[in-house]
Amino acid sequence: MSKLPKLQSSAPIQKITLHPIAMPMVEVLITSFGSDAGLTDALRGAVLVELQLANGVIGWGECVAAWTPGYSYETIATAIHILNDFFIPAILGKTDLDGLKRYRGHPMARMAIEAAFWSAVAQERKVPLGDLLAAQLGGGIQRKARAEVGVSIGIQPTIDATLGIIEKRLNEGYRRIKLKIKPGWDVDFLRAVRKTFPKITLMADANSAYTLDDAPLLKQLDDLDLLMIEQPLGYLDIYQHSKLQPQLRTPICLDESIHTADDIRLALHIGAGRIINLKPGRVGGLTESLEVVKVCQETGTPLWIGGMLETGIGRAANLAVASLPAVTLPSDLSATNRYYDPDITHEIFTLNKADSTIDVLTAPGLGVHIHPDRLVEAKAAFEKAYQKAGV
Ligand code: OSB
Ligand code: MG
Repeated sequence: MSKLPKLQSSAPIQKITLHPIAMPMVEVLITSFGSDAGLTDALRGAVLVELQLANGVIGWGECVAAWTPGYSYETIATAIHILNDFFIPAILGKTDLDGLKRYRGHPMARMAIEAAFWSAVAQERKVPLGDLLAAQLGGGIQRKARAEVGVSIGIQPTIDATLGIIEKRLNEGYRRIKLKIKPGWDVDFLRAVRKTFPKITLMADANSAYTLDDAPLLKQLDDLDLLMIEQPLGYLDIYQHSKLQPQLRTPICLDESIHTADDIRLALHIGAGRIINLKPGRVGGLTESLEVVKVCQETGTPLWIGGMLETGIGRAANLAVASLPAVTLPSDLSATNRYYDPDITHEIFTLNKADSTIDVLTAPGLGVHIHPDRLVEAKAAFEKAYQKAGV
């Protein structure tokens, strides 16, 4: 497939404003690496990026880094530093993002800028972001009208509590259930779930909690007909996963380890996994996301979009990516009421119960709009939480 065209705005980037926010979550998601909840009273921190072009068009993006370097090395504080001191000065006055190329790393900060720029360009062109992504991919690819979605369930105090939540999510209409696992909360737990729900589409996410020595334990999951096991081994590892996958029938899905499209080429080449989780914030933006989409399309690798507990701003961008036809498995893009109530955007995402999908946005640009009063509140909450967290 051909090279992706460069995205350019018709007017230069005039102004970029950062809005650090903290949002109360409906429920905390506990993973094998914990959660930030103790630190911040179940407040999800994020940095929203407001990018204005000289023609007045505005785009928004969200940086999904968390308070602590748990899932990735980036934090809200490093993102604010990198954005203010390097990324923003590198692109002000420009009509493209080439200025970012001289800097390395900080993918979540990078994605926040890319999302804001791409949504501004989509707005200028009067097309929804999903259409712009499809157009950049080329080859006459059309976006889907709905994205298939599932729900992610954190580690609970008891198996019974988990069974209750699964039941509730199934009743809400989610048809793919993802369960977080960790050592001691794995085989017996998943067996109990499978026994209670013999037919549901089930998967497990270990967030890097195991080593290759755990292969015999992980093999026991093969009897449970899981759709996949997500990131069982090291958060930077591809090699060890290539030693594990041949021992399992269950497909391995790589999340944390994948930072570029070339990481996927390597992983597929050495047999480290069979499914890819794409988080635009983890791979450093929408351009790299399209490269990931291209590799998966070319190699027929099943792909889905991961979530980072985004507000409506980040969720809208993820949904646009999830609307590309190469995204063939249900994404971690649940309805708004599973994360925030209320969200920071006017628009809310609802689940289509009949087919476990969410409608892709069709308004020009990002397709969602900030609620100004809630932005003020969320910025005030950030200032309070930030002092308390001492980060
Ligand atoms: O591993 O997918 C993950 C949230 C924070 C950090 C890592 C992960 C997650 C999720 C969230 O699973 C899923 C969602 O946003 O619905
Ligand atoms: Mg994951």
